[in-house]
Amino acid sequence: MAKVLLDPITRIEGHLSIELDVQNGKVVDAKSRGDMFRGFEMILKGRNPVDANQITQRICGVCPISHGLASSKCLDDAFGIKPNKNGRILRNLILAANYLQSHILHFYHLAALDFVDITAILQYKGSDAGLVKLKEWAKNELQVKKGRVDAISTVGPFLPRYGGLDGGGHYIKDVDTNISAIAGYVKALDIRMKAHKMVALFGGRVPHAIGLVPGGVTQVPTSSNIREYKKLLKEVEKFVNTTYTDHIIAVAKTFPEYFTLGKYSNFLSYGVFDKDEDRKEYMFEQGVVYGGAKLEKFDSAKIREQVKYSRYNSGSNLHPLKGETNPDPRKGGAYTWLKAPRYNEAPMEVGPLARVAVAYLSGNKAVKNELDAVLKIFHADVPAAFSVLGRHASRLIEAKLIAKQAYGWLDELEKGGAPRSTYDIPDTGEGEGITEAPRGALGHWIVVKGKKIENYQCVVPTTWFCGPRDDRGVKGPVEEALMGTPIADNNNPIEAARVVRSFDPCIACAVHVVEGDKEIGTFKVC
Ligand code: NFE
Ligand code: MG
Repeated sequence: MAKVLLDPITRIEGHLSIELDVQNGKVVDAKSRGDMFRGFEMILKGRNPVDANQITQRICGVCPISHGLASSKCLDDAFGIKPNKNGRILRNLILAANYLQSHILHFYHLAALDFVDITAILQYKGSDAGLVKLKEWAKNELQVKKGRVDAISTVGPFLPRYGGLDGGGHYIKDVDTNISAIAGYVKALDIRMKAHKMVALFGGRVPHAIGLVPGGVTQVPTSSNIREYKKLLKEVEKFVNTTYTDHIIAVAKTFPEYFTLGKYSNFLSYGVFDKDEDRKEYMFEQGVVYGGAKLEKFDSAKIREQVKYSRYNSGSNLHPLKGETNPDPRKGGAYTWLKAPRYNEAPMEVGPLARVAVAYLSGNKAVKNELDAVLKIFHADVPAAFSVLGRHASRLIEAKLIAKQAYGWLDELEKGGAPRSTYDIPDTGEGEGITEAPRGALGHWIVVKGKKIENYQCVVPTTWFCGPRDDRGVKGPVEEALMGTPIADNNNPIEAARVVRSFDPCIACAVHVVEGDKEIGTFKVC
């Protein structure tokens, strides 16, 4: 049996390592280790509750909008208020733009390079400025000798890579497809900037929006900011419906075996894009799916965080309202800084695939049409979607539907109307703010005492899917999804990397303690 380490796993947010046991070319055991400590919950204690809105956005630069929203909803609940209609819709529009940005980021800038051959840029003959620049980069880094590519130097971000410079047969072979996807990579940078501008129009700025507050947002919708949002939306939507769609299909056609890899079938969604001010109906439904088929109603009282294998000496199996954050870096048997969240004792995948699965089984027609259309191309059935390729396709499906729906929200805004309801901070209270970040179910919980934060707990998407074994020894979703993954070459475990990246992990949630005995790298400072 061989130990295979993916450490650090690159092209994700933050610091994750994956430890595999490989036997006869297959993964027989897996451990997911979050190597850094967050600790935001400790920073929040004793502060003004409204500070949570800004402080929790600093958990991450990719999904600050979701943290701002979860915290706003948490404070709405603790203060006993609801957003007004403009506030609800503006929150949806800000979140929609962040989802579009995040899903495009994940595919092009994080995951696609597991499939696309970047060295194909050397064959580019066109005049697109971005690609010409990239070709220059490649020429300076690579040298082609009789059909073989050699490195002159291997500076990031594209090299080194699994399979070495000739790719080891791991990447798309068709030059035109590769060039088109590389062009998509460059174009996606511009499209993401436009999506960021859409957030800033109503949220004030990016990444850490200042406009998200209890009761709604601070920006009044006007003809001018609505028109500007719509103009940018059209450009982003066009990219999603053409370029992004083409490249997801190209990857799935070249690597159809990934419909059978990275399988998981327990799904949880808190529901997102509120259709009313009472948290009752969502564009993507709330629900829980067991075994890929059994849909149940969600009840937040069934959430627990377990810590037997996590570096905390807190009480285990606590509901987040009673949650504790007591770091214990040297705890015996623990192998990660992530806790193990469980719903009704079960591990749950969260994220785009979970939302699509819950929506599909809830009878959401738009989601059903989109997923059925993708599956038809590949003559695949619904369980095939519970896979690596299903996760990539689910992000595309969401991006398409969100872009389409955003026009409707713009039309529903009351121009010049108040964008929020007002609030008073109560002396005591408890609140729950649950929403869906691009990467999945996100919850914030607060206890207010003497108008100050007595306790604040966040349970984030990556904790759900990258968390460790629970108190009963049951693996977390990423660990389980890795089981049985074929590894053709233990020195190039690209198959496992593709499985892990399909979840889109983000461990970057506030770094305070780094393990001192671990060498991260050697750097020469000139
Ligand atoms: Ni830091 Fe995040 C999202 C949240 S993931 S990216 O999406 O919340 O754990
Ligand atoms: Mg937490």
